[in-house]
Amino acid sequence: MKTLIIIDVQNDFIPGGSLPVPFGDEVIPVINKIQCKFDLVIATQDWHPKNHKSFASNNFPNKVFDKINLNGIDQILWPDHCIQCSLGADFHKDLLMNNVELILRKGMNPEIDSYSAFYDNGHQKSTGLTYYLKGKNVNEIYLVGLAGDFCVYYSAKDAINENFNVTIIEDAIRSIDENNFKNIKNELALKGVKFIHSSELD
Ligand code: VGL
Ligand code: ZN
Repeated sequence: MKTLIIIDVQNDFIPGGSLPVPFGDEVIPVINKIQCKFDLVIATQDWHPKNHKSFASNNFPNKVFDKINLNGIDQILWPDHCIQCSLGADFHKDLLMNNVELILRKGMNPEIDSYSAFYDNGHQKSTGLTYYLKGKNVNEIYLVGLAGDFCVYYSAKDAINENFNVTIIEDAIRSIDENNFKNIKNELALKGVKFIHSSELD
């Protein structure tokens, strides 16, 4: 079973949104085009309450992109983003959703951030995704979406640890900091994550 996991292709992560990933909109046509090649398509949605502690606005006098310790875990402070039921939290209108079987929301607990589709950042609570996928006999996971250096990266690490075969489709991700992603790429490749171009999919 080949599964495509579309990570956080939401308005706030697209240029014009509150936490824009540079060129984030460019992943959309690629993701739309490849969906038919998968047995299962799921999408994650960053879904924060207004009082989420990953927001700089809830950590005065700290500022956006400051690093703090949040309940024992390193936390980058973000601009307010993907607030539940806001326009910014919506999937981009051009993203094809017809094939998406499961929408997995994450980041609802205000006390802890949740980059990965599988666990919160403290690895305290599972989202249940591993059980869902294993229940469907999924062994291969392909990751696309935003941001390459945060939610895609953390999801890839967890997916490898959960013994899935993991591939990142490089032309279908964009990162907040592309240099950061270069280092991450080496780390993930050493862990066994494969990197391909969408044109290599059969
Ligand atoms: C993300 C930062 C904060 C992401 C989510 O989707 O990569 N990044 N929340
Ligand atoms: Zn977030």
